[in-house]
Amino acid sequence: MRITSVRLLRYDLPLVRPLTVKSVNMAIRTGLILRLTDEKGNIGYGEIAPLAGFHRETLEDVLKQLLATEPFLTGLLIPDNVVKLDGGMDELFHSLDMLPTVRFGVEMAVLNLVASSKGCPLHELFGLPFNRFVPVNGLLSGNRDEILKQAEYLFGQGYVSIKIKVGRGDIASEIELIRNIRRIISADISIRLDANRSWTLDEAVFFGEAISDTGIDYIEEPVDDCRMLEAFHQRTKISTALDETIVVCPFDSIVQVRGIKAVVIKPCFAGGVEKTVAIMKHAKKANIMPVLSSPFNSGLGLAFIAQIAAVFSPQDVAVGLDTFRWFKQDIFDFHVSNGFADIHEIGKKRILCQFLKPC
Ligand code: OSB
Ligand code: MG
Repeated sequence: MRITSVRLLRYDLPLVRPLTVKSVNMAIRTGLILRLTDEKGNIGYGEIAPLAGFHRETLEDVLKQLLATEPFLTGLLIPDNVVKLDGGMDELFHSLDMLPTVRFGVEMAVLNLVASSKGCPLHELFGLPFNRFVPVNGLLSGNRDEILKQAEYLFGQGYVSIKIKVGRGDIASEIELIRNIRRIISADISIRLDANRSWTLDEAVFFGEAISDTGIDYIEEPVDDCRMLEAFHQRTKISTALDETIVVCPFDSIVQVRGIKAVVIKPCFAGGVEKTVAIMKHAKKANIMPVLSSPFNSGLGLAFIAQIAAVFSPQDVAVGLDTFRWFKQDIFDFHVSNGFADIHEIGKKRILCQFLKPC
């Protein structure tokens, strides 16, 4: 199969409520869509959507790189082995030295194009078993009352796991909030917290000790210095998870740190699908739970990651794809029913082109 044409599109999707990432505020989520066509007219879409405040690259950076990559992609023969995700993608693309979001979008478009040329949904492309229902980690946000209301709602819906951002305000109020949430939802629902590296070791320990009896699954990035993760675990016995530090810490050193229960992997941050699958395999071998997630991708990106999760993620691990709730409008109708993404449903849906503009 050969790529015969390459097009770049853009979306500007209004959000239900403003999103703040590291003090960057946005009311609209903007991203690029790469549309690849093969000689038979099959189409594969990929998403390139750096998030301001989170990714190092900007929209201008990725647009520039994509325009420079177009001539390389046009006419490119896609070897069959790319679907193995064990080095074929790297062989094809390593010379281009793409930014993480670009590499993810290109790999996503290529995989979707190969699936479309074989006439199968993406999750059947790998010739591996898949889970039809992928558990999703419900994401709570807003003020105290909104969070408590959402906790009750998501619990009622059947979510098996929920996540709350902490380290954003007054520690005492956050402690009270977490203790209240545990009172609302039953003990078998996993509660995950994410401090996004906002605490010193002492602050993290103070928080951790105060909530240690609430049965927290893990805290993502509790401390501002990842060398303190082990000390945090030793003093609180609470498990930790790595997210933004996985790209700076080599995996071999992560494995040595006691208390790390999970690694959160955002494919557009880790540097592509193949890289993501490699990290997941590494993690499983080291008995660390791989948790797929996305930094506010559109429904198209979320659906794609859900399909990847259906094949490569452990069946009982909830993935961080609940962000679709922020979108007032979306280019793909991704949603969660009873706490799960239904892969069969995703396979039947198509992209909604009315929200895409030429770029
Ligand atoms: O730190 O996990 C994060 C979204 C954008 C930027 C950073 C993060 C996130 C999320 C995504 O939390 C949702 C999730 O992982 O459940
Ligand atoms: Mg995180």
